[in-house]
Amino acid sequence: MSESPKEMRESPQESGKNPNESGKNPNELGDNAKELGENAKESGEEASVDSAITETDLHSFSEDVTYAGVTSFIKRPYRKDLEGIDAVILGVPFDTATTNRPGARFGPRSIRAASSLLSYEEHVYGWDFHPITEMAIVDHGDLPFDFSRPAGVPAAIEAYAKKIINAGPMLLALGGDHFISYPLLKAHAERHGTPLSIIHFDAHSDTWEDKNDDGVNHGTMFWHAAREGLVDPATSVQIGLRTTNLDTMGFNILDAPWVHRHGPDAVIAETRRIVGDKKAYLTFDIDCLDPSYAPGTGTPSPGGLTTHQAFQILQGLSGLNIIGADVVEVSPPYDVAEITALAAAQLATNFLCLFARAPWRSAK
Ligand SMILES: [Mn+2]
Repeated sequence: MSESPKEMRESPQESGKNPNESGKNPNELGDNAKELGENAKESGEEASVDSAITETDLHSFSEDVTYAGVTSFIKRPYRKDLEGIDAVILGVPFDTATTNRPGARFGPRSIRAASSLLSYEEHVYGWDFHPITEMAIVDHGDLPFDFSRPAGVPAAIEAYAKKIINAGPMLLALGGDHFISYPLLKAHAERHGTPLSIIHFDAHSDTWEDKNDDGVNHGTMFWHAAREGLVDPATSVQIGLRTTNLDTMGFNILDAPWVHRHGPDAVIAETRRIVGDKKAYLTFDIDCLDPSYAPGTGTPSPGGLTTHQAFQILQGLSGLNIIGADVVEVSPPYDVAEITALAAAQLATNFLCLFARAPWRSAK
């Protein structure tokens, strides 16, 4: 590269001020991090590896080498301060609601590591922009909870998510098993009102009946959510299912054979018709993808979507009122060559594009 990419980019306009201009410490590391960054620049070092802790401009693209350094999501700055932030990446390393193979607690770390490969791209492939230029996006790190008190974890997830989204930013959660979507939905319902719509990519309906009101099971979240009125099945869509659950609870289902028969354009048209301008939460279980595209997951099911189909569908949903999103069930111990983690990272980057194009943001 002969010119500095930073100099070629326009400064961010309306997407929120840079919190560093407010004179506040961006976080507890604030001054130290800034000093580290300035020292590195003054010393004339060419290589950069730790922009996640040294970068102070939230709209700047990382110039780190991809294979080294602190692995924040697409090398966004790590920051706890929520002021002036448009979107937050949050890891939720919880996997004890898993019914089959565990390991999704390692998902956030693996997705972050794989995402460094995408950190230098100035347009998300398939889109004509990058959300970094339009939104102040930070990696908030992982959600804390007490693993020794499993019954308290759902409330801990809900409370922490509320703290973030009630302060303004949109939330993109990296699971963790799929159970996390339930407390995350509760938090979004408080912020945006009920019922919400969901756009749910999965091999499984996750609407199996829970014998307990307080069961912590990654196959029953949307049974609870529908019964409680958090989501409206009639304005929600489930994409890619390929396991049998005769009780649909009224959800619109575009199962995997339907997707393969009709193609992504038909999925886009149906989803846009069903969801319309409703506020919609996007939840993507990585097992929606075929195991050949996402082997690293707990309950794989053959016959699923390709990564290409998933990207094409997501790009066709631009302009829907997406309010938040998660990608879940990435289980690195079962992954091969980071295939699954990289797919999740690229899906999540597409979610950020959908965030940037959600009409409710400019109307608020
Ligand atoms: Mn699933």
